[in-house]
Amino acid sequence: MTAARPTPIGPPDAATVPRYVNATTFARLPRLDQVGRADIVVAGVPFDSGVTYRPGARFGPNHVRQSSMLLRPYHPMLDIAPLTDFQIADAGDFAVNPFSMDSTIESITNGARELISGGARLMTIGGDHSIAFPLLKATAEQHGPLAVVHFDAHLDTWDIDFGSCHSHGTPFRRAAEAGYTLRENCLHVGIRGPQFEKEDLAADADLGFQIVWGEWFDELGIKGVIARMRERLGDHPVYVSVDIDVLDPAFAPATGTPEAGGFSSRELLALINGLAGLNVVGADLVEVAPAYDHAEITGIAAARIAYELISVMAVDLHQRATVAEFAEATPAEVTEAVIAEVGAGGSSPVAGDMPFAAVER
Ligand SMILES: [Mn+2]
Repeated sequence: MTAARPTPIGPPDAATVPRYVNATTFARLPRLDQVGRADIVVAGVPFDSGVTYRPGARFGPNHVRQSSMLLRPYHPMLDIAPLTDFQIADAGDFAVNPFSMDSTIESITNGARELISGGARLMTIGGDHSIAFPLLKATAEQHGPLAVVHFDAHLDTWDIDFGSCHSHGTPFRRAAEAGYTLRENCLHVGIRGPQFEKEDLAADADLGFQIVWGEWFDELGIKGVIARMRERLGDHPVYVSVDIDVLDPAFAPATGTPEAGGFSSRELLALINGLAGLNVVGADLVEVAPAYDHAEITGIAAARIAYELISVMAVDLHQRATVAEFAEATPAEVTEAVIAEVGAGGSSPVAGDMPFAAVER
């Protein structure tokens, strides 16, 4: 499997080519048309016609790219160099129509299908959260129904907003109704604050979601939340959706529907690291609205979150490419083996407990 792979083309050497020159791609990676194929593809969706409060996430993809210039190839906590061990490329942005939700859903679905049809994993940068529905659709077509971990301040399983069944508050209800998700294997992490009504929680549970409330975080701790995620997601193909508003507005002021009392960047990064070893087949990062940003606070957090999601995908790719017994294994078999090694509920984000630990604590 490794013998035939061409040497990946990574970012240019930052000691030779300054980080701030030339047209911007995510992490200064090559464009997809420069390398032809990729193991992991980064794509933007500049669409925010599904928002209900502050607009502006249509400018998210390029803001996150601009804030990603300082990302470096090697990840010490996971002992992997995602940007150079694998071919990762920036495919640019999907076609969108700011006047049409329906045609945009169709073009995102088609664009994602094309990018992942050869087996590449897709890391999407939004855009508002409505884009998760077509992304889940294309990913489920490729991998079958998905386990989903959804980091967000809000449920996003509501039914109708302003008469429309598609908005940034509805993607996970629509995806569950369409059968793109596994009803025993989905959860929200970081939901907090006032809700519309108690009944929304019962409807959410009926759609197959558990909730790890933001208000529970101090009690559960990082290890406790990771254990719950790994137990719920199991050995299924996993889709990770990150709404930047899961962070506290202190760490991510530039978003459409900010809520007090969220995670710090450090906490969220540790939680995402805790997904290493799972079969993460796709991910999105949404709701960065740069007009509200200051000193790139939100952009820098967002770029790093995308990097962590890519790193977790790379851990799974690494396992598959380098461990002979996994070369012919199905994704579920690989994940099962990794879980058997590190424990479905026993992983911690500290390096000593990670499957690819490089750094002793
Ligand atoms: Mn959301």
